[in-house]
Parts: sequence; C-alpha cells; structure tokens
Amino acid sequence: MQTWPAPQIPSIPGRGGQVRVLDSTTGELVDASRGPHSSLYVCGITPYDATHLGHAATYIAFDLLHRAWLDAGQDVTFVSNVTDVDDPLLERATATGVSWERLATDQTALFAEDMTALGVLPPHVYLGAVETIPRVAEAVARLLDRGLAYRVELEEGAGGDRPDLGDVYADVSVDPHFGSVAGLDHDQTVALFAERGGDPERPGKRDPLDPALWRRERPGDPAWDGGPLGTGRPGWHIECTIIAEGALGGDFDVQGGGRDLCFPHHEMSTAHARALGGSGARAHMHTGMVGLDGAKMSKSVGNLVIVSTLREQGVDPMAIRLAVLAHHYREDWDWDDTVLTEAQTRLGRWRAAVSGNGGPDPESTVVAIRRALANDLDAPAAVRAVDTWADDSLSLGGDVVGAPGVVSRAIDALLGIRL
Ligand code: 5CA
Ligand code: ZN
Repeated sequence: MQTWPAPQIPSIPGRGGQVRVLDSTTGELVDASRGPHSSLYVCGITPYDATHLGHAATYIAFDLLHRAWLDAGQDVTFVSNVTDVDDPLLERATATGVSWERLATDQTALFAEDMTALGVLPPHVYLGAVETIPRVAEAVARLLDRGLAYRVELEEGAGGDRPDLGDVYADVSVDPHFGSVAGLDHDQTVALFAERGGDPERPGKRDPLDPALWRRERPGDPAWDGGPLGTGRPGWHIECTIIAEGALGGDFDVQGGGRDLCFPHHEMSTAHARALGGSGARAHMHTGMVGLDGAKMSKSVGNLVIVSTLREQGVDPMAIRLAVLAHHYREDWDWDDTVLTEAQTRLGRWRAAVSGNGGPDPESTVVAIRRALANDLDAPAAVRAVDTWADDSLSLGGDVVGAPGVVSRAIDALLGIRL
C-alpha cells in the first residue's frame, strides 16, 4: 500500500522529555515507550467513504505522539493498515454499483490526500488487508493446528468446491487474559460485539464472543486461496494482529484507535497476538468520539463532516487541524461552525504574531508546549501556551531577534501546524 509524502520536520533547540500517556486498559498514565526505539500501531481506515472529522481527529492524536517521540530523540516505527476488504465495504460497493476494489482504491487515495493536507506523518509500514491474506491464512492454520481455533459448519451453498471446510473461529476460552484490554463485563461485551461487526448468534460457536478468523467463500463475495483453510477471506481482528506483529514483533509499545475499537477489535487482536506467542501492545490508547449534532460521526449513520469537502470549500487544512487540537484527544466533542471559526481566528493571530523579526522570548513557550504534550498529549494546553506567546507578541511586541522563527518551527515540529 502506498503511503503519502512525509512533511519536513524543522529542528528546534533542546529536546522533549519522556511522553506519558493514559493506558486505557489500566486507566493509568504510563511511559509510552521504553526507548530508544518506539513502536506504534494505529488502526487505519476501512475505505468505503471519505475521511470525516472523527477519523482526522484520531489520526492527528497519534501524530502528536509520533512527533513528541521524535522530539524526545526516539527512533520511531509507525505502522498502520487499510481494511480494504470487509463487510461494510462490500455492502457499500453493492449499494452504489461500483466494484469494491474501485471503491477501496479511490477512498484510500483520498485519505492519503487528506492526511497530507493535515500534516500527518506517514506510516513507515502501511499494509492493506488484501495484500496480507497469505500471512493471515498461514497464521490461522497454525492456530487451528494448535487447537486454539476451530471450524464452524457452513450453511447450504457456502464454501465453493470445499463446503466441508467450515469458517474458522478463535476460541476465547483458551485465553486466561481475555477481557484484559477493555475490562467489561460479559453482558456489555456481547452487546458491543453484536453492534460492532461480531456475530454472537452464529450457531455452532463455542462462545458467543468467539471472533471469526477465516470466513469461507460465499456466493458473490470475493475469496482468496487459504491453503488448508479453503477459499475465503480473513476476519478483521487477525489482520491487525498479523500486520502489527510482522512489522513490530510480538511485543510493541502502543496500539491505538478510536474508543469504538477498544472492544471488540483491540481485545480480540491482542488475544490473537497472545495465541500466536506474542503479547501485543504494552499500552492501548483510545481517542474520544467526534460527533455532529450530539451523535457520533459515523459512516454508517451518515452524519459526517468530510475533510475533503471542507478543503474543496477553501478551508485551510491547518485550521481544521487546529480545530482538532483545541480538544484533548480523549474528549468526546461535537464539530460545529464555531469550532472551525475559532480555529481560523486563532490561526490568523498566530500567523500575525510570527510575521515580524522579533518577539517575546520563545524559550518558556517551547518548554510549555513540550511539557503539555509529554503529559498525555495535552494539545489544548500546548495551544494555550502558543496563544499566550502570540497575545504578548501582538500586544507588547518583544525584542528577542528570531523568536517568531523559533515559535513557528516549534509549532510546526510539535503540533504539525505550518504557519
Ligand atoms: N479499519 C478499521 C480499523 S482496523 C476501522 O475502524 N476503520 S474506520 O474507518 O471505521 O475508522 C478509522 C479510525 O477512525 C478508527 O480508529 C476509528 O476508531 C476512528 N473513528 C471512527 N469514527 C470516529 C469518530 N466519530 N470520532 C473519532 N474517531 C473515529
Ligand atoms: Zn485495526
């Protein structure tokens, strides 16, 4: 999968400190990495519709972590995926009369344009579900051999020329740590599982929560050779497990995504990592949900503010990014016109404040931005620190030659805002 171009990161004096983040599994602040190498897996898009503000906010949040790690002198490996075959994508393709491949290719390209415009650093390893199928099939076959997964009989007409080979499910009961990521009770998990792509009612499963690892061929569905599994396509959670493990090993620093991925997706992908002999991420980070008119922005509901539409309307992508940064990444918040107008005004003030040669001493501002980000990526506090410097610069002036350059480079490197 092709990534997007990496923006240049300007150098700034000094160095950031250890970044602490809230691990949503334990609810505690933890060191995000053990250094000097830091590894991050962020769940990528399912490309059946254009990037909305919720996606943008999630990717910008993890971009702040990436930038803070680089500023702390870490050597970062950032990995992400594209879920380029899955039920919602196939359903949308059928409903709109385009091929699922075309839909996925077009939306993945648009996402790359949006990420470029928003100044998100590209992943070092970026893999689609489709290109990972052989590795997933091999891993699923291994889990079957070890008795950690089992087959479930198919309905009439499924399975192509091998209807005897069932769908494959992971057995959650073999894992004593199952449930440790989300920490929910059984009733909550079953309800969420059904809501978020699971099939608790499927007859023949050992436990309602057992997730699909390999779905056999169905008439009209795309299917790939799965060797001993028979033709079919992978389950969603195992794709992320295999992509993360392949690029980062069985034990890495942070897995992230929106809060809607905590259960079942991150619970299941971590359980799969354990079943394959690793341990998955040391910390899980989840972003709050961005909504519109009080409801979570979601492709399936259709209450979306689309990044590319705003860009087409001439909205400066840096104003979109700044609107996002005015909220802490764990917060749930609603997008509205005021949020954007405030960001546009702020961007204008910041640009005016850095336009001269001299200004107030930048050192304490750079320290404050770094300190805010190291403290669980507190972007609103970092933005306030820049506001203070900009207000002083505009009202009092200042005589430190080069100060505007230092502040604008710090804003660029740490917050991803190009003035
Ligand atoms: N492809 C899978 C992950 S492997 C997926 O969830 N794709 S997605 O396109 O539905 O979402 C992409 C990312 O955006 C996920 O991290 C998801 O949690 C996040 N996201 C989706 N809606 C919102 C929202 N309203 N607010 C914040 N983040 C959101
Ligand atoms: Zn994922």
